[in-house]
Amino acid sequence: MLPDLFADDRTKLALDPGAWLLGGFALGEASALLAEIARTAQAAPFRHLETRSGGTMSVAMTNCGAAGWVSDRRGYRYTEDDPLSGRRWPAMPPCFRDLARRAAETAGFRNFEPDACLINRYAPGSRLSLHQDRDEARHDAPIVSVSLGVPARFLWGGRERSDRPRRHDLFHGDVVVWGGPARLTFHGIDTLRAAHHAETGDLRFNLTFRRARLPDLA
Ligand SMILES: O=C(O)CCC(=O)C(=O)O
Ligand SMILES: [Mn+2]
Repeated sequence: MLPDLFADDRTKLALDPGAWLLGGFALGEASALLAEIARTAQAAPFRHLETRSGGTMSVAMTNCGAAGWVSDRRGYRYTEDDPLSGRRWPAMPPCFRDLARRAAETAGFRNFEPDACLINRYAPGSRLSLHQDRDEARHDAPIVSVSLGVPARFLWGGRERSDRPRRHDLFHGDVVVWGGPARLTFHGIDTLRAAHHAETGDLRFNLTFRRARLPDLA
């Protein structure tokens, strides 16, 4: 029997119904994305958010877009203003929105209109434990998640926290899109291992695009 030549094709790998790993999808624009991350962080610096239980997240975060995701002793939510400065979050760069829309479309989700981009920065030892993205007003839009810099191990679970996660390595320029039946899948990032990337040193960045608020009823 012939081997299945496409079994491990990372250019469009189905993780589950409604969930795709688009290997290298953002590679050609990765440098431009990193430059926009640096610009965003000048206006809204990376910070380690507090959790509801009083801990500190190991991943440093900032946001751009009309809404930004924050966590503190009151819990998780989206805000229009950066709590550090009291000013609006920096605008979402057009190249961010454009990439998110193309990736969503490639995964079968048309007309994705992200209004929030959470920017995560992982140093060696940082991790993001299994969670669902569920602080958005509705869950009918997909999540688009872009990996930049050193590789990470993505944990892709199920609908229950207790579902045993599968592991997928994510590299510079990879994009994961999940929506529809996969929208509330538990996921996370394993403890980041020390590594070097020519453009980010020992860091990994992640852009997570979401539709956080209700679409305008115009
Ligand atoms: O860093 C990643 O690849 C995942 C980030 C994530 O799941 C989140 O920010 O909600
Ligand atoms: Mn998430």
